[in-house]
Amino acid sequence: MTHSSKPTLGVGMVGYSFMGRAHSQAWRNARSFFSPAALPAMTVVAGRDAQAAQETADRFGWQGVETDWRRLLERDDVDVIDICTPGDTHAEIAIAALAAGKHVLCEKPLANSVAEAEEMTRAAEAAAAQGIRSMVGFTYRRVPAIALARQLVAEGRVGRVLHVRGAYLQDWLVDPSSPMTWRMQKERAGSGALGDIGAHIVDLAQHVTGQTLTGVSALTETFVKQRPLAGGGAGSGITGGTADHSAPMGDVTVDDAAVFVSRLSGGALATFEATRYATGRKNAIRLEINGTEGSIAFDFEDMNVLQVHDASLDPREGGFTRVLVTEASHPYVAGWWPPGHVLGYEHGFTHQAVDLLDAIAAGQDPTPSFADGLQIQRVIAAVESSAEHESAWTPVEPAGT
Ligand code: SOE
Repeated sequence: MTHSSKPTLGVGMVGYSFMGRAHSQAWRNARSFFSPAALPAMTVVAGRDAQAAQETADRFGWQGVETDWRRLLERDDVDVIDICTPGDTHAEIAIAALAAGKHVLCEKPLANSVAEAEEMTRAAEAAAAQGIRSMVGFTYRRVPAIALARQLVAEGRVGRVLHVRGAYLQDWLVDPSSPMTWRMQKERAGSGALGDIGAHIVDLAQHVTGQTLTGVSALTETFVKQRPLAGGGAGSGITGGTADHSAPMGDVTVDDAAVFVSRLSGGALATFEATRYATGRKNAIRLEINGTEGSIAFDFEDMNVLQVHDASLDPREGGFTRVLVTEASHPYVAGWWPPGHVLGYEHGFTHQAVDLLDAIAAGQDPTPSFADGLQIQRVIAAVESSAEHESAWTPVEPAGT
């Protein structure tokens, strides 16, 4: 099919900070490197700061700018709303966009509470009946090595899954004088490390194993309980600002770190650790799965590699094989470079955009769905509740609204 015979979908992106930039390059690259069944048009970027929005438009090639996201819903040239804003705005924008007949891509975590996520899921299910699609942005699923891991587990290559070990380790908050940002405020971010990065490893564990968490026992901690209220700025909320030490201090109202154990629906035992205080670890995402027939291990700091162990091999050839996931036969890789020409953080966002465009064109519901986002929101809530009750075992409410 030539490009010209394909439908074009106008994208209206809300937010232009870290995620806005990641999504901008994805929309730009989706049609250049892949052949999605519908082509994205970078129609308009919306943000309250007109100058910042215009700068994003100029840099990435958005055709226009709006300073109120509601305007996007009135425009006939916008078919997809891409939500790249902090969690406290997700529900309002997504529900309004779906009601206006726009497809929605919403950054993770889906919402700031289970109640909001339930409302969003109901709106998504009603819209799906009218052919309107929605997806939540758990982007790391679309790292080729992770997609390969899921294939191998589904093919039975590790046998019955016994253990899952997930960790997401960052260190950007370790300086106690780092200023307050929206990421440390419950009313804006919903939770701290738990929802921001813990949600990713829960999604990866469930996605790769095809099993869900049935319950949790958790500990959370806020290591630095107050921070200077000035200097953090807006934007990505990942502190880089300089604290104004004469500024008043404000309470940090989210967790800095969360650890929890769980049992998966297939019987496996799982452990998870999410922290912004693992000094020296910048964006280390680790997932290891041990099964009766073998194991797989992934480390985002070496993201083009999947470590695979086949327990049936002669022990003389045992250990883990380092599979370089850059072959055209590996998931998503064929769109990019020849073997060995590795991919990076941003490529997963392009894969996400392509999969969404294909699903919309095919009239199918993309994954992860809002219902999947809701289920992870319930895991987050169970972790918080368990931590509040001396790590009591807390069942995760089953899927469904
Ligand atoms: C900040 O912790 C953050 O940007 C997350 O919000 C993203 O989801 C993750 O991809 C990188 O870290």
